[in-house]
Amino acid sequence: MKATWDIFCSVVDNYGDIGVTWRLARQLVAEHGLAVRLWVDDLGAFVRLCPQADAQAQQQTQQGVEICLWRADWQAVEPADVVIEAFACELPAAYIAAMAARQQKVLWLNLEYLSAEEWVEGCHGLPSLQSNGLSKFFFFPGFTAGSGGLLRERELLAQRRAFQADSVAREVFLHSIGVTPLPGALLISLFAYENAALASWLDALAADAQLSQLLVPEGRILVDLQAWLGCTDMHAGDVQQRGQLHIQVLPFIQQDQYDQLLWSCDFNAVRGEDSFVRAQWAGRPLLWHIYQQADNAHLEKLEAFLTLYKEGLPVSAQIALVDLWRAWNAGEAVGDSWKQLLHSWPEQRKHAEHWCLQRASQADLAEALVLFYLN
Ligand code: TRH
Repeated sequence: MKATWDIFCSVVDNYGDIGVTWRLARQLVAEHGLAVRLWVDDLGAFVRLCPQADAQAQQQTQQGVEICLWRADWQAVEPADVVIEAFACELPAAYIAAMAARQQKVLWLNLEYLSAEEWVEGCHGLPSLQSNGLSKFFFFPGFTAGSGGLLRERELLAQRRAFQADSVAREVFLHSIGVTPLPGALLISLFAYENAALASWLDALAADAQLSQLLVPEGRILVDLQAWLGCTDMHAGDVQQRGQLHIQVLPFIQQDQYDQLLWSCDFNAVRGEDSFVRAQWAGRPLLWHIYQQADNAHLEKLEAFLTLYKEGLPVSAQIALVDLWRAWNAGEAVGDSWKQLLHSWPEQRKHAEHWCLQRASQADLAEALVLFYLN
């Protein structure tokens, strides 16, 4: 009999919580043949990532995953063999009681946020004894061998490489989302939270000798984009040009298409957790807008990642990268550091691919979870 897995996702904000759990659920089904239920408390957010889903259905199957609405008035169900609470969401009390009462032991995991901080390795996989006698294990995704790894589908890099080697596939994809690549332009995607640094980057791109084509999926950064452009009410498909900068707003696309967008671009500005990891698998230089936390806890995470990522880059390229990422996340001017980054472009590009291959030599997160269960 197939092992059963329950994944619980409470959508806090944006798309990262559901983005990660939906990706994980699909992979556990497709690559490990498991029976997976994904409990989501906000089907509206799920439908943005999976438009063919029904936002009203209490229960439905999508890509082999049983999607269940996690209602406030919880209805009793038999717990699964493995239970994952994503990002410390709180399981229904009745479900926890049923886990404790279950004859066959349940593996209870808290899937934590992604961080490159050193302490992660020490805490990964540790149990915490609960008052009802059950143990809950902390599972930390991460970038190093001592962590739980990163979400990466088995064929992802092969698919990415084939796509990047095929200029027709790239062109067909870009056309499918309404984009005509401009000859000779640096193609850039921009997915970010509101950011006061944006104007300085757009200034630099517009003034550059090199033509840039900026693709902006609809979302929170549009406010700053519109302010810089001096226009309002921009929507998917809208195009503007300022100097050497061509800007196009894109619709919010499906996760698989978003991957292809990242693979198509020369440079990707990403945010949160999931798009950040996907940009690394694209093997292209990137800029991360980290999710802000209370007491600036996110800045330590940013520095921890930079410490790992910059290793192996020539010193001047390291400085350009670190300056750009710090300024972007502080909402400060990025024009100079962007220019510096362009000076080290060949190194940045080579390094992005190298980093991707290094991370891909570790077990992926889904595989690590399955091994943890089997062991
Ligand atoms: O949306 P995010 O900012 O999400 C999160 C949440 O805010 C969460 O609470 C927080 O803890 C976390 O960030 C750190 O960023 P993220 O994680 O990149 O999620 C975006 C998802 O949306 C990702 O799965 C990619 C997907 N996506 C599409 O499917 N289509 C698109 O067009 C775009 C731009 C993104």
